[in-house]
Amino acid sequence: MARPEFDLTTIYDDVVRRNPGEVDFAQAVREVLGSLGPVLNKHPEFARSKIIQRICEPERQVIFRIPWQDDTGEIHINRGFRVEFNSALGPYKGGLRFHPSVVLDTVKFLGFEQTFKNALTGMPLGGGKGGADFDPKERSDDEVMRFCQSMMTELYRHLGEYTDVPAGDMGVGTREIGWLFGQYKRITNRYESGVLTGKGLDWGGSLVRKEATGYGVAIFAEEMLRASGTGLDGATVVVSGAGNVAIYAIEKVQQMGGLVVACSDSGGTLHDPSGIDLDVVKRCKEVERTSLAAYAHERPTASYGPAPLWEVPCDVALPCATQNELDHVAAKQLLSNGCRAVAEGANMPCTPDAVALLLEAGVLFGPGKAANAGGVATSALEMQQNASRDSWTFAHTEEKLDEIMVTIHRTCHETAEEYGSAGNYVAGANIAGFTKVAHAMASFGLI
Ligand code: NDP
Ligand code: 2IT
Repeated sequence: MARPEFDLTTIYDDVVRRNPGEVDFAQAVREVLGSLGPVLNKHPEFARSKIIQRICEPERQVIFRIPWQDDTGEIHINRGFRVEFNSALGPYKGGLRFHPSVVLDTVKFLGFEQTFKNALTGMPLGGGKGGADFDPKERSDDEVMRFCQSMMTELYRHLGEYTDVPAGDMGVGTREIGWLFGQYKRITNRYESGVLTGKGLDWGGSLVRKEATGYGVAIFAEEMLRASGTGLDGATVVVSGAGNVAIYAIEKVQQMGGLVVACSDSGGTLHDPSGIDLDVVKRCKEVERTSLAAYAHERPTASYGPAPLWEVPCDVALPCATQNELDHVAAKQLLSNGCRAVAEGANMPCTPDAVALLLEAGVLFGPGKAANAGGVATSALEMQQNASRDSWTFAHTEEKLDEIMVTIHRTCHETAEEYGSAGNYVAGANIAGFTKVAHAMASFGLI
């Protein structure tokens, strides 16, 4: 019989027992552990030293009160989180999410994923994630600013360019990073550019960071397709979401010759068979912060409504909205429409049974921790520029992003092959990310 510390099922059961009710975290852990059998065969020392159990336990979890006042003077209390998951490879690094659904479970699953994603980038980054159960929708600029200031008044003590470096995620973009940075600067009396990424271009931000996650997703999809002899040129593509990741995934797909016929937001699906007009989407979402319904009002070729996005026929699907948005019903629909590739722009957007169906059917499947790593990789490039007090051109930064994504794809591809799962990018990403973190942890003794 296998010794318990070698038995991945026992390790998983223990994680579930010790983190009751945390279903997203359990799902993320299960997916990684599912790939690690061959790693333990090759590296029994990882089992003996309980590296997996240690990696599944965050180094530190901070939960705090965020009181703030709305424009009418009413007081609100939100809950803030920062989970500092793993610092074996560098300072904790990962975004902040503002969404009413955020609970500790959300932040833990995201921080766990982030640890391996960041390892895959090849940059010196640990893993962390944070956020708050704050809903920025329908809030005025002043209200969001006061919320950001109140959040940073507590969060600042845990941050630092060598300690923990947040960025954006859902509901947090350059505007919010500005208010967070302003408050950090005021409290600490330090112009510490490297403490946050996703900054504005006039105050320490990097060109290409805004575009990086979405561009990276398209580059990863293109690399998967190329490895099997095709490409995005001429492909019909469906992208979920209409936020930061989705918008720039659409932009890059269009640059590469793909036709994006549908995207979505939390209110419904936008279908435009003549091809999504990205300028209109950007105006709706980046400037007016309104529903995609406005797009359909001004474009007669388009429709907007409750029809499921994944029913729109496509060659390539890019889920770029949120976790568990693409389930087995959607996966079956994609398969029956002849979809050839899926790359995850969001974190964990495909449910485990959807992933199993897609892999079984031979669809090229790029897991989020590889396919959406371009954002955090470019955050690391922003940190490099801040550290050297330099700022690079768009072309230079984009070239670096391109190189990083191509390398991540190659690493996942080769690692999957080496460990007997050729063509399975899930196995490749999990094994390559995990072994890098595990080797570093092993070098540090019992940490
Ligand atoms: P944004 O807040 O900019 O955009 C999210 C988009 O998804 C919005 O258009 C939102 O709709 C839509 N959305 C939210 N929930 C649903 C839903 N249930 N069904 C359909 N659409 C929905 O977030 P980001 O683009 O930054 O993040 C998207 C995903 O990508 C997240 O999983 C995030 O963790 C991940 N990610 C983000 C990175 C980054 O650099 N920003 C990096 C790597 C991953 P509405 O417009 O109506 O609010
Ligand atoms: O999920 C992610 O990788 C992000 N939200 C970006 C993190 C970052 O630090 O740039």
